[in-house]
Amino acid sequence: MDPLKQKFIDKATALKAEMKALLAEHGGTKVDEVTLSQIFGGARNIKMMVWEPSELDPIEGIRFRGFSIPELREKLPHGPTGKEPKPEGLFWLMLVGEIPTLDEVNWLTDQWRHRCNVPEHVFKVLDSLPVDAHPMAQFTVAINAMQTESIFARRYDEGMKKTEYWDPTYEDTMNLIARLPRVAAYIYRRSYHQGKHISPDMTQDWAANFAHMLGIEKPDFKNLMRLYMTIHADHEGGNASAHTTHLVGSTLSDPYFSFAAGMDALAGPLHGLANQEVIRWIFRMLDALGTTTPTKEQIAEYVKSTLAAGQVIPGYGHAVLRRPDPRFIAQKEFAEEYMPDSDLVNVVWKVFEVVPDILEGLGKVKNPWPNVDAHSGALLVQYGLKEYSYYTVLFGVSRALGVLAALCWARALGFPLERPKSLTTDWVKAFIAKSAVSV
Ligand code: CMX
Repeated sequence: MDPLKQKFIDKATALKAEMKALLAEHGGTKVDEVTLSQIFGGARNIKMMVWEPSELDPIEGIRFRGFSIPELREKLPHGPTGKEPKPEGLFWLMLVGEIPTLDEVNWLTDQWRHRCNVPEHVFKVLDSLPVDAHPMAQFTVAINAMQTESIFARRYDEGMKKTEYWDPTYEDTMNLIARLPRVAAYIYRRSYHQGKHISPDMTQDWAANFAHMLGIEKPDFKNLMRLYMTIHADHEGGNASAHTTHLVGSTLSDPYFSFAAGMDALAGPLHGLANQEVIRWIFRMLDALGTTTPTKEQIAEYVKSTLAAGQVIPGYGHAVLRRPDPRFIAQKEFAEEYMPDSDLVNVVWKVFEVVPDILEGLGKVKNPWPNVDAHSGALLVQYGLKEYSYYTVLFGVSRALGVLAALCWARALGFPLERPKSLTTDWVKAFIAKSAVSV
């Protein structure tokens, strides 16, 4: 058995025993109360699932197995140039809860290189789609087309014991993560570079090889991709892409189906698609203002006109966070180091100075601060990746690391089919009437 798999199942076996004992003793303990506002309001903050890889604090932001983004930038093994962590290290951490050594990360890079072969029919399926099909549509189609490779599905057909589910889930996870950059790069090159594809470079790490297949060789861009792939990977279990993967996975859909479903959720403009919306909104603003260096006053007017048109300001607000997103801050720091004089980046920073006060002034926005999507586009444009319809695919490749690590845990801990209770409004009205009588 490979060393990561062995480590994972050792830890999962121990935690499963602990979980069993914990539930035997404390299974009836209440951890939450639910209000009607939460039920009608998108289930905000209702504690209802277990998610091992990461945890989100409204003020501090995301922690992966207890480590913040600044800590990870310092502690995880770096790429050959620059100081950004390799996402391989984050996956190791999320899966087994330990910061890996450089050797362990190199082993994982090597594993993913050897597993990266994408079957030919996946490219044929992609080639049958219009080149202007949205890249997220192409991405989810390609993931579903790769399902022919699912070891979990094959083993289930053959008749697999419940206690073995984790094993092919791990194998599918490793294969799927290894293959995603190839598929994603293929979509980019067919959509925007006349189908001139670039073969993988087996000497590079996972994120750098992705940059290479996109056709952008600048070492700084490879660093950006390492950072990007690390910070977008996970945001605990309740966000739409993670929760969808978890929910679909709970039906024992294989990892390909589960992840494809998660990517359909990521493609919504209130979630991952916001990264394309942000830069589109900025470009439209610059067009409307007729300048690449707008003043804060001009930006404020444009923000107000967007709100007056009944639209949201993309890249701002969050369902959980109540402070500037540390993922935004990490990207801002990257920009301060590598491109402080970029006009576009300076627009992003001015928007950051202007928007929170305006949103706060509306009196209803719970979090007026920027989220992860507010900065990413300006960084990508700087390196020539200007086709913003593609941006959510980058988010999706990264998100695989967290949601698939969590799926391995769900299978190893034997989590059941997820099936919360829904209510009708009539039920709610009757419940309120009954409560009023009994008071
Ligand atoms: N611009 C304008 N209005 C906003 C707003 C924004 N950026 N963020 C929230 N609001 C509004 C809501 O639309 C809601 O208005 P109504 O009461 O009229 O319906 C009100 O403020 C209260 O919303 P909230 O409780 O603060 O926020 P939610 O938890 O309901 O929604 C989110 C969170 C992210 C969907 C919302 O902030 C938003 O639409 N942001 C813009 C889209 C975006 O950037 N999404 C990406 C999030 C990160 C990610 O998943 O990638």
